[in-house]
Amino acid sequence: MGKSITEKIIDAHIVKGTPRKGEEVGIKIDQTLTQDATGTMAYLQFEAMGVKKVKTELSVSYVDHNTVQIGFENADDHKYLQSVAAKYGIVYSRAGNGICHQVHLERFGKPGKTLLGSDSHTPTGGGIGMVAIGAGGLDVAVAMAGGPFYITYPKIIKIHLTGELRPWVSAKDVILKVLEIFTTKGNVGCVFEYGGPGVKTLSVPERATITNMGAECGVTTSVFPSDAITKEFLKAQGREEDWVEIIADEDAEFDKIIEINLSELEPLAATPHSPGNISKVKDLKGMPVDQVCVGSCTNSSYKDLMTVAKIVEGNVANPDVSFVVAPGSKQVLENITHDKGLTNLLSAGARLAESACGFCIGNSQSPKTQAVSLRTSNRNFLGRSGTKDANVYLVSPETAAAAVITGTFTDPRELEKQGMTYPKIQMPKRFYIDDSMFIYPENAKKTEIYRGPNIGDPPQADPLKDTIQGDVTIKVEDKITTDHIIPAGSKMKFRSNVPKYSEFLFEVVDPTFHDRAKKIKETGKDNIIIAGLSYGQGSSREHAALCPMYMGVKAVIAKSIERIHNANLINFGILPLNFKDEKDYDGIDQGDELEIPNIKKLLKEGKNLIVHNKAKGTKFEVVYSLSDRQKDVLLAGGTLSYMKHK
Ligand code: MIC
Ligand code: SF4
Repeated sequence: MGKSITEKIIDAHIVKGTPRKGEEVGIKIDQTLTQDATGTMAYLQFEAMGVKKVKTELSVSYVDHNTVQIGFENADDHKYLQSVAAKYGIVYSRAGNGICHQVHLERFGKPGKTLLGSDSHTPTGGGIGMVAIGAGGLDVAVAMAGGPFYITYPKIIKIHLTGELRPWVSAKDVILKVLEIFTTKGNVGCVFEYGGPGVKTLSVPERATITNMGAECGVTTSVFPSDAITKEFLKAQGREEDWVEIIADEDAEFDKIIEINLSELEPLAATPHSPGNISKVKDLKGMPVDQVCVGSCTNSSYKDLMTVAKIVEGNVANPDVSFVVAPGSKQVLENITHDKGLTNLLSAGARLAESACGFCIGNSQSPKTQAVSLRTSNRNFLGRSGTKDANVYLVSPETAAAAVITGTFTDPRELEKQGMTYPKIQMPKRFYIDDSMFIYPENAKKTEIYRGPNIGDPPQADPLKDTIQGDVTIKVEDKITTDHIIPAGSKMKFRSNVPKYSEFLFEVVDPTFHDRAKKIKETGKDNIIIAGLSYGQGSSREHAALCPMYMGVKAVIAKSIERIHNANLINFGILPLNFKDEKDYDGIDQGDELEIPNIKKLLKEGKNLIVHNKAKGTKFEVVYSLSDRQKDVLLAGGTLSYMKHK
């Protein structure tokens, strides 16, 4: 039987287990990436492993998230990261060089390789034919130390593309369509593999927009073939030698096949507060818009920015619209400067932001109260923009540009009726390339590891208890994201200071969580979280597990938990459990006292655990899906302790 692209790459990297769907396999990781907001903790953990040099083919440490630098904390973290990179053989991408995913695609991504990144949008690399997966920082640290990365051998869903995008419709509309079909939940353990004749109509950056935002569906990754278009992109990056062809075999089998006819798509938007709430742009027509932000790792490529630049050319942003542009990388900025796109943008009133995450993570450009903000980014979770009552809509660069001109939600196809022709941007045959903002380990100045006062040791988890006994500290609904669990934005500067950062746990949902958890912990009881479907959607931030662990959370009982968060809970010694019968969720209240006895024996025997609700005098069963390795990790008190004792 033939193989899919996903199977070809994964099977070539398996070092533990057998390729059987639904079973855990360990794969070798060729490349890793980290960003500063997750990287500091990842490298602290890597240091704790006592390895002399990274064992990957390539590891890159990017600084792109915390570049606002109000206070000393971020700058201290950057210096720490630079000194670690020099010592351990890691390429350091300095602040200003761009967003990790965009830069990695441009300069390092290689078809057929595996990439593990401590950021959930690492699957951007799937646009160039890699198996690129997002994970918690600790998993990336293990990979840098030469350990395998464990995944459930995935179900592979083929997304068969036919036709060709019509003018004013773009890659963002493709992934918004995919989100409409698959939603943000229920896709754990799957990979989206793109194929069909429509693939050849999409450039690598367009493919990367699509694989980037597959993260919002919760899939393990998304991947495109590596074909002549990929070769052309690599050639334009001066890296033709990195190209290999990877296509699915004719007789490859898939778990599911769906077809999307690109010719039938129209401009779409994700409405507040989930990337899965999809509407047609034409149905939102006329809504006044306060802010338009173009950028983020989803849509900040040369093509995206040149498209916006051409559309707004000769116009000035509507007086009611604040227009922000953040190029994805220094390379993008230099190329749009060279091709006059930057002049158009600035003439149109664009507020040029740094080539960094910026507005996307809410650490700058928070919109006004109750604003309507149109963004080309990938997440519009409640409060993520930094303004809790703002309404963020996720749209294509074309739809964003149309709103800049009109000041209202406008289907960009309307511009054609006003006499504008669609600017079809050609990709440069050769990008202007400047790698001067990378510090390669061979050229790096070796110094002592720099540790500012904000950097503390990573806290350690306790070994698994036989009886978890404590209170339901919080009961939350479906689709609680990691942004709900632990906010980023202005609080992100405390990433290296777990006690301080923990004060903001569940801030947007219930700001009293921290004090309650502290009290419960001080009385010697455990904290327990009860959650609905798809708990822990979104980011890879391990602080969403690490901070609860620090506050004494011992178990999460949910209707379902998303992949990266589930792995992070295990890494930090928190037991992830699922209701056997989802109706039992209704019988629990916040504050109820729960007891889960006999855990070690039942885990060993693979039997369901019983939860006693002492407040209600009831009992219910919970299930878990843990490999033997994961049980051992929990018993040891998390991955760091497990590695030490192995
Ligand atoms: C995000 O987009 O939410 C982030 C910030 O990039 C996170 C990583 C983090 O929290 O540092 C992600 O996507 O993994
Ligand atoms: Fe940065 Fe936003 Fe991309 Fe996260 S989603 S990596 S914050 S640009």
